Amino acid sequence: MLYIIFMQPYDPAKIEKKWQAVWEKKKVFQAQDSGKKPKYYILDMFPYPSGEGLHVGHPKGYIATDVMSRAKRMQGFNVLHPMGFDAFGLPAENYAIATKTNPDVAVKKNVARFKKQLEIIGLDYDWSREINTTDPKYYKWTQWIFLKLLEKGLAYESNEPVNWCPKDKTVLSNEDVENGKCERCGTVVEKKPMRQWVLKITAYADQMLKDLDLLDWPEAIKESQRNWIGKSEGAEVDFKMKNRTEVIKVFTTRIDTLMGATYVVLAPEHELISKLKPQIENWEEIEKYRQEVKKKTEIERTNEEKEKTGAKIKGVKAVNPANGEEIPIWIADYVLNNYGTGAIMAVPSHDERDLAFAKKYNLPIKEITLDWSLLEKFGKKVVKFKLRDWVFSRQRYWGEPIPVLHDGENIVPLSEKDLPLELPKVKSYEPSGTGESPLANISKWVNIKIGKGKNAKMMRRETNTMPQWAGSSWYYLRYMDPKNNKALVDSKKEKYWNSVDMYVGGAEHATRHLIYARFWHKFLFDIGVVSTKEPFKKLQSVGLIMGADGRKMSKRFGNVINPDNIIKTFGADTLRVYEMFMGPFDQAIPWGEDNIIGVRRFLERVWKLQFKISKTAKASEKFETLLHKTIKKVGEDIESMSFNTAISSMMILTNEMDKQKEISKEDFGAFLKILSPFAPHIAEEIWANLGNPTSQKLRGTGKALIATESWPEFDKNKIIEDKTNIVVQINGKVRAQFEAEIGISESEAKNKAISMPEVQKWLEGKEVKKVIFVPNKIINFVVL
Ligand code: ANZ
Repeated sequence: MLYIIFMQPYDPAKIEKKWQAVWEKKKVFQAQDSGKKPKYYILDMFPYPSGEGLHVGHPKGYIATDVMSRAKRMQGFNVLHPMGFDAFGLPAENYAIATKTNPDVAVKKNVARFKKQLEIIGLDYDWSREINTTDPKYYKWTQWIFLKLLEKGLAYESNEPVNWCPKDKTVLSNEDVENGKCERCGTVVEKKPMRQWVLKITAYADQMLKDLDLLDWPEAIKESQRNWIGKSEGAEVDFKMKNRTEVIKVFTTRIDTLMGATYVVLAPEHELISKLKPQIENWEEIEKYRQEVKKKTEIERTNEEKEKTGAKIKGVKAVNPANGEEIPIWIADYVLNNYGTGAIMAVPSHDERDLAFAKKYNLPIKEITLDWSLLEKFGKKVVKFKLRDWVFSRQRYWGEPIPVLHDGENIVPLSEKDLPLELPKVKSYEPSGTGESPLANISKWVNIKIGKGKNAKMMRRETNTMPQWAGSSWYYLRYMDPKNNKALVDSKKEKYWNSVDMYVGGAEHATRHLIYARFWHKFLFDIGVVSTKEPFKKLQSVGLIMGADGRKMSKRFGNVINPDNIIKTFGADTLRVYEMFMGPFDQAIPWGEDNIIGVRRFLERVWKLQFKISKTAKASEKFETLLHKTIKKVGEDIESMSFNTAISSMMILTNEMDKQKEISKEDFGAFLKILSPFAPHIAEEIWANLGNPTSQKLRGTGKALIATESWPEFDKNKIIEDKTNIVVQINGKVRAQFEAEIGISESEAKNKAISMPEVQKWLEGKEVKKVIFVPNKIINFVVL
């Protein structure tokens, strides 16, 4: 009877929607904020909802965390696996401008589309905790963090030259610039002095560096953070000037070379230069050079291969403190103003750059004996960092308003009760390019009367907005307590959930999002909002899915594959298993349609196996061993994110089940459980078909969901190694060994041993008197 019902073909379109609805209705994936179970917080880097929707590359990481969170849930953990949208910033705003829609409207539409796309993949997100960085209820707390930073002196205004992208018409942080170009649009950035809000990330440089040791992160990502922070231990040395009171402070990591310093170089922007103007004999030449340098990017200036340029400052001289020699002062663009002290002592005999410069301008090259004791005598030990403070304001519309007022020269922070300071609706949100955000044009919003009666005063709102990276610097905390309007996160919930146990996302975030989030977390730790030093205990990077042509998947190359179409043709389970099966998870691998068909066939075979279930099934010992080994391997492989090998071991097991005449319900059930994190819909359907857990009545009611079942345990006794090492002895001395099947016979062992050259050597010309065989262990030849 039953069998007639079951003989339906595999139809993912039908079963996938059904189970997604059941999971949602039963709130299977909602996390509890307390309880006896151990917690497991697994997080994806949340997407910005672009207008193009998801392509098949995006969900690769989400499927991986889904597999892990489903397995962890079955293994008895209280799992938090949330999702949200990072919707402020340039990508969302540029899309809105291009399509002439208000960013707010565009974001809402794009979020709805993204969500739909994620839902049909069957991901186990706890949507009751969904967040959106553009929701005023959310960004109230982004603004609150800013106010706290301001209060603690870690947010300040600066007029230093900043990176300006002429195309996006906004300043950028150093982290937003790649090889001198805007990371977003590829335009060469310009350096401009502009008033900006800056966050003092450098205050945490040392701590961020040290605490990398606490983290279970890919070494490559840790290393790029180390390099980005760039700690350098060296010394500052004062070079006096002839006939002047000022000193030139240089930073060097090689004070032992001080005797060989034959000139001093100032960065062209060095503040001392204008002070020296009256004494400089060639001011015009110096000024001309300074103007030329302004046009160059930092990358051009520091390019080792490029010919060095510079100009001698005539009329002034410095004195080498170690030997009293008068040496010339130059300016050159290879010395940067914003590193060290903006001035160097040049040692052409020991530094390549100085040597190239000295050769070009005929400067003396002095051979010397190195002497570290000059440390002690002329230098002051200092530590410098390459990390610069975070330029935090943008001249764009679509970001969190910075919650401060300007009262003339003074800054007046908004009070907490005035948060959120909502982004006003505007007609024209295109960037003005003047260095002011479009908010500056809304005079009604900008000019605000503070106080009453006689004390009333007009103040101006800050019109710059926060960068795209603001909302993502703390979002993982909000998932712990998404609806709290009294605190950023309730401290009990925070203590329960922190830190994130597993964080999965793109390695390209190494020196941006991952550095900013660590900075904010450490700050929140210092002010008592969080109880841990680090936000993300373990990190795993996702390898890209490339186009079938091997290029990056992009609209530009016409090689984008839409997951919706794949799901329509093959089903979500096929997409999921395929993406996990493509190859090692952290490697970039091209999309391959043929392999998807192979995965679909695998699932079809799984589907058909349910018709072999029988009460009378009696599994062979060999099959039992394979089953239990597979259970063990899949569990371990999920833990180590070796999804592809987990799947191939399940394929091997499936082949073996194909060969069996009948399979027991228990054995097949165990297989379905380990398959279920990868292919949850088909597993859930067959599981229900089997009448689990006890009765047919429970079918389809959701009570017997495999998603809430416990992970099968493997039987240790059934997976005892079937291989052993046989030691070969000649007259009791170990001469060789080989691997063999357990139970190898004496004659087989003997034949194997005498075929080995290292054994033959000892037997040659000898007479074998006796062979002693200890089963599975030793074969000993007694020779004369
Ligand atoms: C003399 C010297 C001799 C140096 C030698 C190096 C080798 P890191 O490790 O990157 O910190 N330097 C200092 N400030 C600079 C600036 N603003 N722009 C360009 N170069 C600068 O490198 C520190 C070294 O880089 C310093 O040590 C200085 O050159 C140079 F055989 O001083 B050294």
